[in-house]
Amino acid sequence: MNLIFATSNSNKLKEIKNLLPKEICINDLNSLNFFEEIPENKNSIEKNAEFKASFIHSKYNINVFADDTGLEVGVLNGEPGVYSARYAGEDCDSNKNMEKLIKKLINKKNRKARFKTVIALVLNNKLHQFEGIVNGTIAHSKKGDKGFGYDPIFIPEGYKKSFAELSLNEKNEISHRSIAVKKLINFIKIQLT
Ligand code: ITT
Repeated sequence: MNLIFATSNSNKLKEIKNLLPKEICINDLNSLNFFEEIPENKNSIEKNAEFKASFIHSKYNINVFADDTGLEVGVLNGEPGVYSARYAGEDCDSNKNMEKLIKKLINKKNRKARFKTVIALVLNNKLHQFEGIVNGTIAHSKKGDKGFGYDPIFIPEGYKKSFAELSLNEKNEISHRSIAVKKLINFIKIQLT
């Protein structure tokens, strides 16, 4: 089956490609000559994922999925959550986002957090959603240079290393995104039988 992955994040594409069986072939938005940013202004991760997939589906009428992800910190009432990409402002980068979060958690004993991914799939004009969550804690400083986004400050439960200190395969064994992708794969396999 051929699917478009509606993302402009090449790291997500790399992670997901690494998980897919050979029956599922994905292409990114470049293959459609689509180079814009899809707006992400909804108030939940679920709605953003749905909007991204539906936006591309309504433009090209093809089977497509999108991933929306947020980092939710309990003691900050779920912040940055749906605002994870622009936590430190509209023109910020991952370093500024991480610095802001580290500052907000200074002196906080409870550093529990979770990554949540929602994948929205539009297949044959119908919407389906798949969720993946990984629990962990926020480190006091950045560690590691692999991965992307908030990976250097997220320590998954049961580990001493941050996501950015794990290899792509190690992250994929436990990550929020891989949990959601595995549900997507199982669903597609059922459609193919
Ligand atoms: P899309 O084109 O797919 O929307 P994006 O980078 O805008 O890509 P999101 O809105 O889903 O992706 O991500 C929100 C923020 O969370 C953004 O700052 C990402 O860098 C970060 N993020 C997403 N997945 C992550 C992961 O697996 N590890 C660390 N940070 C992640």
